[in-house]
Amino acid sequence: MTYSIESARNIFSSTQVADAVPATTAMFAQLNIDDQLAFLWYAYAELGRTITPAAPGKANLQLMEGIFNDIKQMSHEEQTQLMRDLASNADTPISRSYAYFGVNAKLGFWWQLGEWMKEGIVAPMPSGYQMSTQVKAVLEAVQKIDQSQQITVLRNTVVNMGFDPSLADNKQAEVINFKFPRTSLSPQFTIEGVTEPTVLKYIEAMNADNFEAAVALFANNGALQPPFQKPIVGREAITAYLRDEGQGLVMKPTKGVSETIEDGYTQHKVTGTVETPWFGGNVGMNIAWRFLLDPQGQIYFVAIDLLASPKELLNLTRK
Ligand code: EQ3
Repeated sequence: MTYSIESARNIFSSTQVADAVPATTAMFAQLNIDDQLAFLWYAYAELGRTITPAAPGKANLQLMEGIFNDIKQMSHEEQTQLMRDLASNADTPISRSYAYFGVNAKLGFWWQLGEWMKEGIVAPMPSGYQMSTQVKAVLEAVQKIDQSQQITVLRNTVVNMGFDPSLADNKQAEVINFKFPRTSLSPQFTIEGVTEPTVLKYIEAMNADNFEAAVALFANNGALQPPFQKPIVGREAITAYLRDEGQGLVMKPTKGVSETIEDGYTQHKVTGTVETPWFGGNVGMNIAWRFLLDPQGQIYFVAIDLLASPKELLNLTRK
């Protein structure tokens, strides 16, 4: 049997992913714009406390200095409108610039606005704001899921804001990407049950932000499927994706299983935790990597899944 990306997506198909994340994100999308902004404020009030203070980084935020200066000059009404425009994907100059921020730059942008809202530099939540029943319902749904799923919902909402770049005619070439200096050496790890060099090299390269080395492990037409997304196909696209989203992640795989399947292909499932530089050791996300390697030992496909529960870390069933 020869594999297609589509069929590879089904390896280790009993893996239970955190379905609550897309479900809650969809609930959020149903809220009206002011309710969306209010929801984020309340959700962030809880979660923001666990943000690693060094995460946004002065050097990173300087990349957005121009926009920040403009925002500081605005009246509170204008600032509120700017936040509404971003959340409603309106076509404005700032919404267009935002669309070209990398994921971490988007998070850093809102982190700064949130800090300034607390200080009164940016328009705070209106005093006397009454939470609507809809906002309460989404907040309750979010409170029921674990922290790693909560931060993923929060991240998804921020990523989807701004003007849709695919609609823009004058695409800017440069995306603003954050870099997170690594404070400690790459964590040492052993994966109980997996000794496949390609898998070990992948984790090592990612833990050193060495995306070129990680991508060199892929077959030319190989694919990487991030949590809740479609596969990203080809080395060039995977490199661009990892430069944006893979920075500063700390991967701690612990267990796994390897199996030779047909025609010299091998499949490997590895489970463990991943920490984002935003929350450091405060939030360990329960992750599975499902690898399919071709007969040359190159990565033909890898899916990264956010697991439904810690119990899933032990699920190494082959089907
Ligand atoms: C100001 C405020 C509060 C109110 C206003 O009304 C609106 C907004 C938006 C506000 C601000 C909100 C803020 C500041 C939200 C911040 C949220 C943050 C920092 C969330 C960060 C989440 C990070 C996550 C979930 C990262 C996950 C990464 C994973 C799972 C990576 C996995 C990967 C692995 C393991 C690989 O092997 C390959 C690559 C890949 C990246 C897929």
